[in-house]
Amino acid sequence: MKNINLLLASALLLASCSGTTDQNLVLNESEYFERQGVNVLVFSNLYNGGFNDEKNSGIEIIHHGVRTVQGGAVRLSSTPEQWDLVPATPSRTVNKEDGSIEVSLRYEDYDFDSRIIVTGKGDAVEIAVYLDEPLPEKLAGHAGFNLEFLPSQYWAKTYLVDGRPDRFPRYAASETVTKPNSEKPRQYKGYKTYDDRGTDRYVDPLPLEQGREFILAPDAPERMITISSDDSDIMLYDGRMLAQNGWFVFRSLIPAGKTGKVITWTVEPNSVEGWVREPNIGFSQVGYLPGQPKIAVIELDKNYKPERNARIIRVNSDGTETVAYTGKVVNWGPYYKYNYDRFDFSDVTEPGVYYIQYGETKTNNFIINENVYDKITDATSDIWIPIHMNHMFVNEGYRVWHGEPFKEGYRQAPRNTDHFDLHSQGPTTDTRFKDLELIPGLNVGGYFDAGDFDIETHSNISVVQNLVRAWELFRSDRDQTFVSQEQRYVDLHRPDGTPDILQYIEHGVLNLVAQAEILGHMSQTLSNSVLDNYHHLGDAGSLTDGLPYNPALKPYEVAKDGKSSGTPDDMWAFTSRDPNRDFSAATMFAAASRALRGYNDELADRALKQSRRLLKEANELMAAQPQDGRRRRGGGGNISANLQLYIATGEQQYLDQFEAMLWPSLERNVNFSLQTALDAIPYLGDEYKEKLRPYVEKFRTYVEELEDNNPYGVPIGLGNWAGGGQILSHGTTVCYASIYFPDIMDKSHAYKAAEWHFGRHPYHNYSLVAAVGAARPKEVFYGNNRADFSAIPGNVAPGLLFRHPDHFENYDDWPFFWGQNEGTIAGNISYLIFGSAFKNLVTE
Ligand SMILES: [Ca+2]
Ligand SMILES: [Ca+2]
Ligand SMILES: [Ca+2]
Repeated sequence: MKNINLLLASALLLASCSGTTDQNLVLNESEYFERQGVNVLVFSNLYNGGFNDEKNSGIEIIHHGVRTVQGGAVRLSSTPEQWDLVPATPSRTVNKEDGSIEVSLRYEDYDFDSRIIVTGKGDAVEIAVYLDEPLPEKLAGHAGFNLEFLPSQYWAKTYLVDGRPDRFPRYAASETVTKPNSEKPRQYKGYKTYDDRGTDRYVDPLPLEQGREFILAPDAPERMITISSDDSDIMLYDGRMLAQNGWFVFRSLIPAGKTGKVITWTVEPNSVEGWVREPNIGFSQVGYLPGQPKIAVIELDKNYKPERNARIIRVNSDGTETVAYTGKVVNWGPYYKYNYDRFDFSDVTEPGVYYIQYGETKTNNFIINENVYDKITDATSDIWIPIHMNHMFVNEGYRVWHGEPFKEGYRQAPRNTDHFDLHSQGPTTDTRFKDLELIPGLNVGGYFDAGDFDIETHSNISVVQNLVRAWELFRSDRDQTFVSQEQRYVDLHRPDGTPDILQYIEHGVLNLVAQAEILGHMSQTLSNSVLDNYHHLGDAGSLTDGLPYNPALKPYEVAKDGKSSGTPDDMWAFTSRDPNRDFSAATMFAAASRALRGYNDELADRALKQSRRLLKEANELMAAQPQDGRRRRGGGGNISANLQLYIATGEQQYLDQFEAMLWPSLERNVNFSLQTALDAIPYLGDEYKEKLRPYVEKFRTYVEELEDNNPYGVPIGLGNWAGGGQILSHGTTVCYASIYFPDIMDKSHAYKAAEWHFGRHPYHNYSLVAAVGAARPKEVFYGNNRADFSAIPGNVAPGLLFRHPDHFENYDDWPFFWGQNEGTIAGNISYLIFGSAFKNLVTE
């Protein structure tokens, strides 16, 4: 991409001549409407159905750099929730000639089709809804055109409705009514997001206001937008009345019995004259070692004229400031919609406090010192991990994070069940339990998955495997956490004489071994049975009532002996057997038994016993499967499994299988299995290590080529879940390669993954890791305390989410986007591994 710098320079010249004076919203090459400070996207991002309404689709507005509006579509309720039906998009047509985009929408459940045509009209867009057939009768009073506005960017700002002033509420406190459930449009797969407490009625919010013209945020020009209609009343709703992640919704109902153009809106987003986005100076919020490379990456609006130089300012001990360094800025070139500069200040090596100045933009301060990386994993290991221990009471100082969850245990998920968190129970239970039968003994150990409270077995397996890896390679005997399985009690910041990592391994194994022993094999997940407690926010101990469900009782009734209830809130075990999962569990149990030996011998024995049994049975099951390629599904996982089994047993057959699979896999794609290959070095000796050398060289070429792929030099993912995890595993492989082959992989490459996470990335420059000594960590995450706009320290966000066609974002005032803000147990343990390897490499 670098070779197009010249092109960009001339494009910039053109832009400054022909200028930003063109105030019309024009349909651009990337197929969205654009003027400086305003992008109107029309279904550049579709509803994909994965998790239904992800607040990422439909008509969207990126307003002065922030995506503040989305969800422009025909919807079936006034304040759509995540599991309300979303429309399919059978077609999207861009008409260059008349500057319009037409999208057809379909609700299969109601055989309901509509079309939306968005047309650029001067500095506004016209949004028109067309029907070729009248609205289905059942949807009258429900279907409408909606457009959703981000609460955190609008609350406390003013609006005018037909000239009457009012203010967007900071918190949801308006009015609702209830209506019979029979009147509510169907939710996804018939699930219900709400617990109606036996009333058979649902809650319907009332509008805050209604009129023909809304002027939003006249007090904040960057957020000011006017919405008007000549043919329809426009209503304003507060989606937070039903769900904390709801948005402010403007909507007009589709009239019954009509066809043709049924709703017409004019939407005019204000463009601040001469607005140019402020440079985003990406650097490490954690700071720098004196001797490490220091390169800031500066993200620039395409209308920002790049600076020639940048400066490093030193904050002196007496509070004065001096220029420590002035250096040239090098233009990297364009990457998606922005232009990038790089500023190398590696020459600044003296320990101290500094900041960067680029043009008028100053960063917050950072530290250069030998100790900057010492604590990067402490919040994750001391705070985030223990808070995610399931089936325990977790205390910190004066604060209780959660009570003991799921005291009533888990029930067998009924056969043929689909699940809202993308799980399913197949046509058999594959256990000795009947549908909905209580399975005693599973409510022990294990980790909450993420911002939700289920045990994802596969993730928990990888957690234990990685914790064993960290224990064996880095021998951290850090002890800051009190863990008592007997008391089912965890106390943060209270050492108890046992290394925390051993207690964390033990906690994971306790649940996984219970699964193997009680179910006979590994479950898919232990998860919620009803949607209305799946989206639980708050104390995990109150997610269920702690009493086993008793169908003989009336709903919500508690038995006279206090030992059961009529509330069907118990969690379920999804138990369809997958020999691949059993295989991973077998290798993990082998590794865990090694780590636990001498600390908890009884559990080490149980783990080893299950390892041997599951391995034998998984092999038999896989051999019995038809040879249609399914046996190979384990793929890279099996290479690693064979290595783990060789380490655990010393048996030659596993080593032979490992090598037989490893070398062809490295030939096919060095990135895919190099980490596993490097993991084997301590066990396989020098000859093996030498044989790996050419592959590490090949990997280095890939690492170097990343410098040309994007200005950050890391593998950036463009999927629907931001790619931080991929960058962490890439960084871990770079660290290992550099530890074992320092002559091939220079350790300077290892800093890039760390810097990405600590602030050198697009959109903003906050650390994606919560509270690790960073000067400016992200403040909000999609954790289980997200309703409080808070974070659990040590969490690692997936990071920069790509929105088609050219926008990266990470909200730090709105936690409710899982794809950018949700740390997971498996992901955060990967961070622990990365951080340990990285510290080991760079601070020796
Ligand atoms: Ca989950
Ligand atoms: Ca401890
Ligand atoms: Ca219960």
